[in-house]
Parts: sequence; C-alpha cells; structure tokens
Amino acid sequence: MSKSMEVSLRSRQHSLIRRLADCIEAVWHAQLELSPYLVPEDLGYIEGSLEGERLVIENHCYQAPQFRKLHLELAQVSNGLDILHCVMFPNPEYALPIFGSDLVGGRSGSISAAIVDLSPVSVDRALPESYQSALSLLSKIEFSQPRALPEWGDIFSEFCLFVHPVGVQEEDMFLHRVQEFLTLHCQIASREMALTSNLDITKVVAGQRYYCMKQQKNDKTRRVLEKSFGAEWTDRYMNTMLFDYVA
Ligand code: BLA
Repeated sequence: MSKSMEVSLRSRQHSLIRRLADCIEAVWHAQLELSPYLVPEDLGYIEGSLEGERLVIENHCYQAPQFRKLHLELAQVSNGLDILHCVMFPNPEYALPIFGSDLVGGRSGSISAAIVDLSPVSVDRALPESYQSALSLLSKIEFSQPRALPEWGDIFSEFCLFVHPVGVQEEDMFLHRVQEFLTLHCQIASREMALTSNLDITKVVAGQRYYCMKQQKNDKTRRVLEKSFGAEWTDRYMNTMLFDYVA
C-alpha cells in the first residue's frame, strides 16, 4: 500500500477506532513474539465499489507461537461507515479463548456498535478457570446504552461487552476495557502449555469452527462487503480472511 493511501485512511478515521488500533498493535508488539503472517497477495489492501459505494480495507496480520493468526482490519465505506475488526485465533494446540472486537462508526460521528469479548471454545462454552478468575476481578463498569446480542451471539462469554458508547468518557472506558482484556489474554497465553493429546486439539479445532460459523451468520458484515464486492467475493473473504478455521 502506498503511504498516501495509508494517510488518507487514517485521516478520516473515528478517533476511537484509531486509538483502539494503536492500542492493539502496541499490546501485541509488547507482549507477544510476533512474526509475519502471509496475507494472500490480493487481500492486504483492497478497494471495491460495485453499487457506487467505495469500500477500502486495510489488513494487518501477524502470528505468534500461541496464535495462528492475529488479525486487525480497518475498513472505510464512502457512505461514512468506519470499521475496526480484530480477532486473535489461537493455535489449535492452545486451549485458549478467542479474543474478538468490532467497532462500527457511522456518518453521525458516533460509534454505533462497540463489542469486545474473550469467547470460549470449549464444549461446555465456559472460559478456562484462569480467565474466569482474572476477569471477575476487573472493576464493574456501566454504560448508558448497552446493546443486545443478535441471535447468533451464543458464542460470546458472560464477560462480553457490547455497547453504543456515548461521549468521550464512555469511549475511553471502552478502550480501557479492551486494553485490560488484551493484556490479560496475552499474559495468560504466554504462560499456557501446548496441548499434547490429539483429542484435545481436535476439540479446540471444533470450538474455533463453531465460533467462525456463527460469526459468518452476521448479515450486517456480509451486506457491507457484498455492496462493494459482490456475493462470491464476500463468501471467499469471510471464509478465508475474517473467519477461517483449520479444516
Ligand atoms: C455489527 N458489523 C456490525 C454492523 C456492521 C458491521 C455494519 C452493524 C452496526 C450496528 O448495528 O450498529 C460490519 N464488521 C462489519 C464489517 C466488518 C466487520 C464490514 O468486522 C469487516 C470487514 N463482528 C466481528 C467480530 C465481532 C463482531 C470479531 O467481526 C465480535 C467479536 C460482532 N458486529 C458484531 C456484532 C454486531 C456487529 C455482535 C451486531 C449485530 C446485530 O446487532 O445484528
């Protein structure tokens, strides 16, 4: 991607999206042993405009010993939508939850949807004990406009935060909570031992597949992508870049 494109994407970004992207990159660099992740050549920087709505997508991907894919995506639509999408897919040899966050900003200048979670992948849909105890210790926070999860949202944990943040103070609170989730996740992940039993690894793979299949049911994501890239491309993108699982 050329420097000028990068600058233009950043200059129109909602400040919470830019701050969260910087925060995620900073925590990853500080806490994980990052190495490059090969993004298919045509999917690093993407522009599409089928029905007159131009969509620009910028993907930042890494891997680390405990994570098969660390994905941070920034997207902007010419109608004013501004999106941050982030998922940390654990390597299947680590029985770790999936960190995910999505921010969607609109023309009004506010963030309509801000979600962050550490989502369980175990059969009983419970987080590992280490996560439950650490997350329970975080201070309680209240937002004025919590949002209800969609029907496919049974993948999210009891600690999932899904809100329409109102004002700078709530935006700051959201950013702070993501930073807490991320830091805690990277710390626990760095100490985690790799699984040795094939059966246990198969269970992790199944849990990640379930997560991906549910996320692929998010019609709101699909619709935005289809408008600029068409159905076929969107299918491929959702299956290979956004929510891919180990076969
Ligand atoms: C909602 N996601 C949305 C919305 C849009 C997108 C337009 C509706 C906003 C609103 O209701 O206010 C669009 N999100 C995108 C696009 C991409 C994206 C185009 O990431 C990528 C190119 N979604 C995720 C992840 C989570 C997630 C990782 O990608 C959670 C960890 C959640 N997004 C999520 C949820 C909703 C949402 C729960 C609300 C869905 C609903 O209310 O029906």
